[in-house]
Amino acid sequence: MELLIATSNQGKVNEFKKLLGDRFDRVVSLAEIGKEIEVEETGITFQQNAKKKAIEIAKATGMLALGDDSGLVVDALDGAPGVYSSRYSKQGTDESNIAKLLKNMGGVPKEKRTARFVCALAICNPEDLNTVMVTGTCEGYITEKPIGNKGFGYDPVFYYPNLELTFAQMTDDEKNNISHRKNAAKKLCKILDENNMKQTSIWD
Ligand code: ITT
Repeated sequence: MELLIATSNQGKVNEFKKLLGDRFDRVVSLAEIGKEIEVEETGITFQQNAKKKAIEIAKATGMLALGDDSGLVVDALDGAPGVYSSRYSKQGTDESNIAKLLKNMGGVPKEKRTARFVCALAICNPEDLNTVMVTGTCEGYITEKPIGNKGFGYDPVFYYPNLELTFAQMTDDEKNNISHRKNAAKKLCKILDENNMKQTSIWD
């Protein structure tokens, strides 16, 4: 069975190929099938956006499609930046998003700097447009300043206590082993393995 990944972000395509490659005969990206389809993220939850992406891309291509949405949820900021993670600051660059986050976290003590990365995944069956949904998270803390230069997005300010490193200090393998995307992909594979994907009853 072939799976189409509904994102134009090549970094995420590579990650998903690693995470789901064993489960499918072939994992392809929109770019690899020569399609450029933009799906607007209009949902107010990660799950709504992931489902919308999967359904629209499955409809447009007739292929089994994986939609995803992810972001950073900070407790002291009532869940912000959340689904607006990539457009948190006016400029929307990684640097300006981080600067805004650290400014808004000014004066918040360490024990109250708890946060998590969230990743929602949806797989849509093109035959009936039913979807399977999962959510994965990764818990950590927001640092006082950026540390490390690997990764992308909010990685330099996300501290993962178990490894005593920020995401931006980790190797790709270290991050991919514990990330929100990994945890979501693991759940998805478990559901797909427990239920034969050809049985339509698993699609809700
Ligand atoms: P597509 O919508 O095309 O898939 P995107 O980069 O906008 O690509 P998301 O909407 O899933 O992807 O990501 C939202 C933002 O959340 C992203 O721009 C980062 O700022 C942040 N983010 C998500 N996962 C992250 C990670 O592993 N490390 C750091 N930041 C992350």
